[in-house]
Order: sequence, then C-alpha cells, then structure tokens
Amino acid sequence: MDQLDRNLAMELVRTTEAAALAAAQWVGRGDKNAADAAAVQAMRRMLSTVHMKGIVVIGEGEKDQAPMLYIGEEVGTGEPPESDLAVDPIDGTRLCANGMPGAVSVVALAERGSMYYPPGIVYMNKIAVGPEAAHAIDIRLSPTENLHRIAEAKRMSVRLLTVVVLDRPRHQALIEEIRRAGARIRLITDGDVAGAVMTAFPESGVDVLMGIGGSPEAVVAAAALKCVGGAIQCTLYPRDEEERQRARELGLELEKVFTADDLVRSDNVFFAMTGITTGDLVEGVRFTRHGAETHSIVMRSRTGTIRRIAAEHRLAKVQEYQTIA
Ligand code: VTB
Ligand code: MG
Ligand code: MG
Repeated sequence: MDQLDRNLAMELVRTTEAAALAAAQWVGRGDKNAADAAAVQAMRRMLSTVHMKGIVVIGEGEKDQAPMLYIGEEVGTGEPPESDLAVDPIDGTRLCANGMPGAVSVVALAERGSMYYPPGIVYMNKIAVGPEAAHAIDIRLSPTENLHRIAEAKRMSVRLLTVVVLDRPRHQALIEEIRRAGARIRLITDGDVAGAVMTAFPESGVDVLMGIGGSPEAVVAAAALKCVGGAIQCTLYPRDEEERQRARELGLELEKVFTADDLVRSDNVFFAMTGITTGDLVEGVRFTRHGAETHSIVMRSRTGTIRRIAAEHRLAKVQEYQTIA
C-alpha cells in the first residue's frame, strides 16, 4: 500500500499550525481547558479540509471523554486514502496555561488499521532514543544498563548523557537510579511527546526519555521516531489493581514490549508538530502587528525528509484562525 500522497505532510502541518495559533491566544491565562478547547476546535476545523478518509485512533481523551476529536471520530473530506490519525492538539496544556516552555501541537497519520491503542490503559512505561542509540535500548533491562548501552552507542560517557523525565512522584526511584548511574536529568512538568522527539534532535541536548507517561503520547512519539529512525519501547502500566485486572480480562499482555513498529504498524507515516510556547525543539507562536508566526517540524517516514517550516499568518485574512474575541 503506497497510497498516502506526500502532499498530506503539508496538509497536516496546517492543522497543527491552526491548533497552535488558537492555543497561543490562551497562553498564560491560567485556563488549560479553554486553551485545549480552542486548540481542539481549530485542529478539527482544519482537519475537515484534509483530503483523506481519516479516523481518530488516538484522540482527546479516554480520561475525560472529550466531545471532539474523540477516538473513533471520522475526520477529513471523506475521499481516499483511508488513514489512522493520532492527534494531540496541545501536549502540555498546563505548560500552555502557565506560559511555560515546551507546549506543542502534534498530529500523526498512517495507513488505516496501523495504529495501536491499548484500550483502557492510560499510561505506558517508555524509553525513547534517537537514531544513534536505536539498537542499544531494551526496556526489560534496568535504567542503569540502558544508560551504559546508550553511552556506548553514542561513544559518550554516561556522565554526559541527559535524560528527560516527567517530574512526578512515581518517578522518584527512577530519578535516584539515573543520578546514581551518573547521568544528568532534565525534569519536565509535562510534554513527553516533545521529550521523546527531542532525543532524535541533537541540538536539543537530550539523549533519552525514560519513565511513565500517557499511552496516547507513546503512539504519537512512535510515529515521529519512525520518521527519524529513532526508537521507542513501551510496556503497559496499569495504574491500580482494577486496571491491571481489566487489562488481563482484555487479554492484554503486561510483559509485552511494544516497539515503534507495534504502536504504528506502517512504514508510511506522517508527523507534524507546531510550537505553542518556545521549547527545545520548536519555537512558540509569536504575535506580530499583522498576525502571528509559527514554527513547525514536518516529517515523513517513507523518505525520511525532515522539514522545518516557519510561517507568517495574517490573522485578519484567515477566518479559520480567529478563535478568540
Ligand atoms: C504525559 C505528558 C502530557 O500527561 O504524557 C502526562 O506528556 C502523563 O500523565 O503532557 P500525568 O500528567 O497524569 O502524569 C500529560 O501531562 C498530559 O497529556
Ligand atoms: Mg492534549
Ligand atoms: Mg497529551
């Protein structure tokens, strides 16, 4: 199957640009739900113009039963190709609401039926790296062992590695182990999609992402890392005994290691990311006298092309962008 047209990459970046422009108007206003609603609405509106018969496989949440871009929603113009979509109109809603660095808007697309979402399991344990260390990781080994293998693959000392970890109480032991192993940690309060993608971009100064984060974010990150030749490995992480039980009933394997190829079983993957607030990967939205500037990364696995797109938007001229009074 090779029916996903390469022009889709450009169509997709419009959707993350629109979401980022909408979200940016809520940066620092302390209202993450309003920011999210604006971003979701803007992305959804732009998605409806994309030439595809898309279905949202990874969407706005299981967690809070969002009314739009929900799992199973059909998006696009309805004409071929048939595709699976993973969307996160804002990854890092809190970052956005607090005006903190690193909030992004992301979307990934692949052939129909190729994206996996573990039903009912909202968290996964993850390890992600860029291309140089893609063959070195094994989530079944300890963090210490992984750090040594990554250091060897990158021909660096463990002491010089930087590990991105979500700042959560559940990561206390992980953080202690990483420090004991000698590596450095960059704690982030949210945004582990960007955290995972950063590992494939040396200028971000990040070598590896470790820890437990959202399952949707794992699939989105897998799509991105497939485009750049990085790697991610995940295991399901039930929050409590009830969720563990449900997972068993559904026949989910708690020991199974999910690779990028398990999460996105297609070699034809598209990924777009636009910055909302400035982070280590992309700059955020900047408002100007005439409108706004956005910065995006667009990638496609088939060719491995990575595009950085800076765009100037004339807000007065483009009705789709006007989401705030
Ligand atoms: C992460 C982070 C997200 O969810 O996946 C996180 O990247 C994990 O859940 O930005 P908790 O916040 O419950 O720890 C987000 O914070 C929100 O989508
Ligand atoms: Mg989100
Ligand atoms: Mg998210």
